[in-house]
Amino acid sequence: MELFEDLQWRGLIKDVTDLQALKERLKTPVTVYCGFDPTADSLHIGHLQQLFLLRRYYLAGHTVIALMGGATGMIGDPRPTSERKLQSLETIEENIKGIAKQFARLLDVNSDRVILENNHNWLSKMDILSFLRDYGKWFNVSYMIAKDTIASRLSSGISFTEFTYTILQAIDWLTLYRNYHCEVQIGGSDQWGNLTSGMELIRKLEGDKVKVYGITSPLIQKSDGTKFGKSEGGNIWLDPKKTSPYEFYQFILNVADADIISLMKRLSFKSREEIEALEVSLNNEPHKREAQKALASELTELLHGKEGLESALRITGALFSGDVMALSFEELSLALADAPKTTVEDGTLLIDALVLTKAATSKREARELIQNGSISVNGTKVQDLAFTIQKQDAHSQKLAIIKKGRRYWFLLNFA
Ligand code: 629
Repeated sequence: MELFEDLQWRGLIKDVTDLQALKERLKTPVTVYCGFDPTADSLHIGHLQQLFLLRRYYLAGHTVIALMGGATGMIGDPRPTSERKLQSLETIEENIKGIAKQFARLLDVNSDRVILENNHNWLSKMDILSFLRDYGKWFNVSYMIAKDTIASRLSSGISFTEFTYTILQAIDWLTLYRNYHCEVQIGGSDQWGNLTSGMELIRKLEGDKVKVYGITSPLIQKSDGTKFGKSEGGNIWLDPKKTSPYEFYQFILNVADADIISLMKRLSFKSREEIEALEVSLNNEPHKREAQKALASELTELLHGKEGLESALRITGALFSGDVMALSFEELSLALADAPKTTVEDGTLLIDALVLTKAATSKREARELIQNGSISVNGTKVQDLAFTIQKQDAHSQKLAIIKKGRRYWFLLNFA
């Protein structure tokens, strides 16, 4: 299947400045770019779709530019809601380092068809009078304030700094057009205004015969209307120190049946046939969660390598079988990061420990739970009412692990 049809089938195309012409243009190699502002020291799952889009263009034989917004990150693309706080230069430096590592992991940076750029290289060299005379003159304020991103801020207020952002992004595209003959810019649907600013500037300065294309993809949405990419703990980051491979794996594994196929189309590199087969499995045997497992494995491995995926599967498996003693202390801490932790004395009666951890509301309930076989300690079922919690039997002699029923976990520290 041709790239454009494939992108359409995957739901990766929202708006195109000239759809028919772009479809034609993509039949021969072209240069495509997408920009990322260093607003945090890691990209998050919301950025993955664009990074993977760059990868798709690359795999189809095109040249791609991942642009670091070293300068635009100092200004801030206006959010629809409120003004951003300026970040310190040191923070931006740190953020760039983190994100550059992720570009290197997900794009084939050794290829001559993958270009890494940073708009600080040109925007920091521009003086204010050139900015106003060479570029500002081409932007009509009446027209700018009609664009969605700025219009939505007019009543709440927008600084002149953020107001100029779209001009900077337009200068970027012009620069990339001149230096790399970059004819295509991609972005999420929130970038439409910036894409059209650039296209218009290029047309004005390079002449009507020059043709460039802006193309947006829909932001990922969940069927229940809540925001994609947030877990209870916040964003799902690509940096394993911020979101462990296990947590990342679980996040995808828990995607609702109603959302998993559309998510897979957008984020997986599996073929249409493979995805359709998983859709059949989802419809016929949803309890198997084959689609969720397939996407979780694919993405975890892409982001965190074989070891990352193995660790995620080991933790998932141990929690399922109850064999938590087989995990390393680090894995255990990740696996049970959300389990309540209580400090007890060495030798505490299990019955008392169940009450202390609030696994049981009374000693009577604790006794019942033990007797009916609902309780295990350190991976072994316990039905002895006289059982005591021993530090020497705990994981790494530090953490005793209580499991109630199939799903509830409690950790015990020793005083
Ligand atoms: C200079 C900066 C450019 C071109 C783009 C940019 C960044 C752009 C932006 N993008 C978002 C970001 O940086 O703010 N002005 O976090 C983000 N993007 C990926 C997708 C997006 C977008 O990196 O385009 O839509 C998220 O899905 O919000 O010359």
